[in-house]
Amino acid sequence: MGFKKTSEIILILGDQLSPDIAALKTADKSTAILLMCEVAAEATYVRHHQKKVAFIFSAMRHFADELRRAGWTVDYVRLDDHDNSGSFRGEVKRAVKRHGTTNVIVTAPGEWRVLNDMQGWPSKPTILPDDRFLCSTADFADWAEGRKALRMEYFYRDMRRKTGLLMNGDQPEGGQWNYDHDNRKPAKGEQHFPDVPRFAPDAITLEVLALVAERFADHFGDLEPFWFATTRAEAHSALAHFVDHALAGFGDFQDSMLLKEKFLNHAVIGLYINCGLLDPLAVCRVVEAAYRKGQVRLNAAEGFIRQIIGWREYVRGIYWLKMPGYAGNNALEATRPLPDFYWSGNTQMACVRACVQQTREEAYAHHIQRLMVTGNFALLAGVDPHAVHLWYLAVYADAYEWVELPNTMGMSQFADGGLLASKPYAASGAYIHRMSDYCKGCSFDVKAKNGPGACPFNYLYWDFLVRHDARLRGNPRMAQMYRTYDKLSDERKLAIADDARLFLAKL
Ligand code: FAD
Ligand code: DLZ
Ligand code: SF4
Repeated sequence: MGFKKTSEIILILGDQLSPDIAALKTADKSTAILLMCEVAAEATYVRHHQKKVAFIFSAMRHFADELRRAGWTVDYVRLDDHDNSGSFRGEVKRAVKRHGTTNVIVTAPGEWRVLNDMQGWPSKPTILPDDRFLCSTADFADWAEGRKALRMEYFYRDMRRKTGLLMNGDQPEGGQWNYDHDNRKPAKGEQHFPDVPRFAPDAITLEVLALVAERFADHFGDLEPFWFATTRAEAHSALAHFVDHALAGFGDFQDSMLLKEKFLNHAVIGLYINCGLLDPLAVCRVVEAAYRKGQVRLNAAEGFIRQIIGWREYVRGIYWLKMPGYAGNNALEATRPLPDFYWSGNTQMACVRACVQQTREEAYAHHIQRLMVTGNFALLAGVDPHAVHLWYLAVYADAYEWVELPNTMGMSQFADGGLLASKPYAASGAYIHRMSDYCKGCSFDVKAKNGPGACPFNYLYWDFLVRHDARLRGNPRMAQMYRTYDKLSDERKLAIADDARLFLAKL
């Protein structure tokens, strides 16, 4: 294909699918060549879920069309193109040769791994800051500077002030910053939950599905049925569907889990925000407007907005503040390999089985399934946090290291020693029983504390506390649990140690 004479190559990565991405803002439509490339290295550095690979390729192809319609010249390299070198580095090298310029411009990648590689490219690309976040990496570093402990809640309040979201002057709407005490109700199945909107694959997506089926059949996950939005318009329609049908119940049932309801009142838009199809601030403004119109209550709107301008921005700040060292953290010195059932779902623990099966089908699980079931089990069993991290990065359609790593290493596995979470998210079966309907279909008895039929989370929880006594006993938020353990009879303590040893030996 012939290209016009160019003065600059603008590289757009698969999670930069926004028309107002920094690298496009100053570019000249009449001369710039936009380079997009499907490369095997990005699909296989961890073996991403088949649905995730298909989603990204299809969204990239649709975005290339969107850019062409807007008058840009796009040089799009498909995975199966002859001579595709298979990596960003190789494709930029080939493009430099093809277009006769070494002037390469790119918006900073989301992942340290890619940035580090880019900085060594012979073309020495100009790397522009990614301004799709509300808090720049420099502003986060300033915020963190000199603080004894970093806590999301204080960061979040600053983000509310900065954006004006749910603010009345300098005061939070309703007089409180956080309405979580109204949230987190268990759902018992009698509530109605809307289904997620499902988008029929168009010709572009069908072609991608065939490619993924051919090239990545050995990756985890079901490729079909494929229903994700792959265009900006569809992603907006998914957001509108959430606001109209699910947002009102978002806070209430945010932490519940039901076997037959994979999505409950969750938005299922993380994958669209993270790849650039939805803008995080615009999403929050739509949610705020729904509250201002009286469509939803404050606890729902506030709870949702906090996830985006609070948690999402906060974990990204931590990631760039602490990388590359953060990925090597292992404060609890956990070394167990990841059990096979994280891939097969083949376990008698009904909760873990349900979450893995759902993950295989949908490349999606909601926050509490990730944190309190698969994450909690890995934490209690002492699984190597790096192996846990690679699993989460591979299996979820919304997973990129900048957001997945702090959630996994920090929040879920306490591998950063408490930088991100003030205490480990460890829980016994009672928590899962309270928040879900998984236990009634389980071969284990959630009420039994010890013995072969007892819920493994019950004794593994105490065993975890015992194993990490030296590190965790002094944590004021754990004091009550240690006091409870101390009061258990010697016989019970022995039974806990025996059951945990037997169970873990069989893993
Ligand atoms: P909802 O529950 O509807 O929440 C709305 C939005 O808030 C999400 O789309 C997301 O943009 C944001 N959000 C909510 N919680 C978080 C959080 N803790 N961190 C960052 N953003 C948040 N989120 C990812 O986007 N990518 C990941 O790879 C990822 N890995 C995770 C791994 C673990 C171990 C845990 C415990 C959480 C992880 N999360 C991750 C956070 C959260 O689980 C997902 O953002 C959420 O489940 C996405 O589904 P949703 O769009 O339906 O979100
Ligand atoms: C995740 C992913 C996949 C599977 N494939 C591609 C690809 O072929 N081309 C591309 O530009 N981006 C892809 N991505 C997203 C990148 O991994 C992501 O842009 C980097 O990790 C930086 O965050
Ligand atoms: Fe999970 Fe235990 Fe309940 Fe079984 S009994 S579903 S293992 S919490």
